[in-house]
Amino acid sequence: MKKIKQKFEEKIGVSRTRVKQFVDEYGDKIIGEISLRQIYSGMRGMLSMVTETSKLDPNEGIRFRGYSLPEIQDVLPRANQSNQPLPEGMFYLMLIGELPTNDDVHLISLELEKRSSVPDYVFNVINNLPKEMHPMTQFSIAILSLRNESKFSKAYKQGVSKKDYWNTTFEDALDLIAKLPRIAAYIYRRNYHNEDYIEPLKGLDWSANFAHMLGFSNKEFTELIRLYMTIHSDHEGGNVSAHASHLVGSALSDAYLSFSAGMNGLAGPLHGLANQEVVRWLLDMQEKLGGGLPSRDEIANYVQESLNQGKVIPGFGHAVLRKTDPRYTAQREFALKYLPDDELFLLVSRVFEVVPPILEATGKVKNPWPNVDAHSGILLLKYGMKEYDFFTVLFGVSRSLGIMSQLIWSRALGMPIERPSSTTTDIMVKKFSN
Ligand code: HAX
Repeated sequence: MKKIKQKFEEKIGVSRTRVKQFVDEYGDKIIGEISLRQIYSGMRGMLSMVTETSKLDPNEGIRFRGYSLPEIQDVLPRANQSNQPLPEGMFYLMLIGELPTNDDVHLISLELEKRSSVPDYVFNVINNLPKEMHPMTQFSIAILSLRNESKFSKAYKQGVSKKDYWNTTFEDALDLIAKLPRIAAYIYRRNYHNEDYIEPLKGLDWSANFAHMLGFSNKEFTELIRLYMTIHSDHEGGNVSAHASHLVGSALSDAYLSFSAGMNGLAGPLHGLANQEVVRWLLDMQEKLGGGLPSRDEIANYVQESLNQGKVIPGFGHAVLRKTDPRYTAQREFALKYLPDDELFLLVSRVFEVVPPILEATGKVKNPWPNVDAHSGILLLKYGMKEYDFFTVLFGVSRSLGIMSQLIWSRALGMPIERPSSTTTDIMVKKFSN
């Protein structure tokens, strides 16, 4: 890992100088205007922060350091006999800004394995939570308790210099990424498998060990976890989980505090929890329509009914995207390869045909197309993971790769505390309606 840390350190010097010179020269350039409507509508489209790891294009979808998702699936190293990239490579790419070699990825896998043990007090904290507490709440609490291990917080207390903040943040980030699969698997086995915990194995990649600790030995499931961990890892900086982590981190809160904050945002139904809501919605629909594969007309009526009741259709729409999410397409390709005849896959495909025109006809939905969450749940169900209120935890484990790379870069570039300004409606009315 020393090699990768050194490589990162070399990048810091160059990047700090580049950013400083760039801001010195162009700092007064105007990059956009803000309308009154934007401040009342969730700051949509307001360019207001820098995130080095990835950029979301409304039509093309996410690009990680310039690489689209289909490109990523081609160029990142894979495990032996695997068709999926290793998410460790995604972490390297987001952090270093260059494609990793097989050796680089192997080094990260080894390092994560080395750091993966979780202190007993974290398991004790989880053991004291009611099992009916939502797994995302348990996950966030466990991450907060792990904060006791923070190397950054200890260094800060000892008066570490600002220019070295990145160093212990780098250590915290790797520790956190390494330990999350064990924590997530512990919550899963405790809640749904009679506390029958599975110890990690030596010599597996990060995702394979995660699949193993969850209790799944099917090779296709391991492939699915590799795909899942890769595609959910980052979505630029403005989404709720990344933004919440970034905001909290900007107060020099350590990696654990920042990431736990992000997970609380991911646990909302309009963000990551949508993956569980999609499954619930699909299974409810199937049950109410008498089981089996409903017809297009039946689905259309059901969707219309949901809309009439003032509900959103989970898995559709996006605040930035204006086309089908390439993360949806990547999962669809996986399903076409491994489970083309699965009834729930056929249902998801039919919903994909029926829902967009109905949402479009409302005249208000800006993006009627499916997002990442429309597909992920049914793939997990297929391999026997039926406890869908756990699915957002999987999303959270993956998101650590992006959010932690972002945090390390924020420290390296010395990003300041975030403090935008707000106003009141009275002030705005006075200003514009006279
Ligand atoms: N079903 C019904 N109505 C929808 C809708 C959907 N899937 N998507 C948007 N709308 C509605 C909005 O609720 C809003 O209605 P009002 O004007 O009555 O408030 C209107 O259409 C305009 O919204 P928008 O501008 O198109 O969308 P937003 O940027 O405000 O919101 C959301 C984006 C993703 C939150 C939204 O599309 C939604 O609620 N989708 C369903 C939940 C979902 O799938 N969330 C996951 C998103 C991806 C993600 O973050 N994954 O983690």
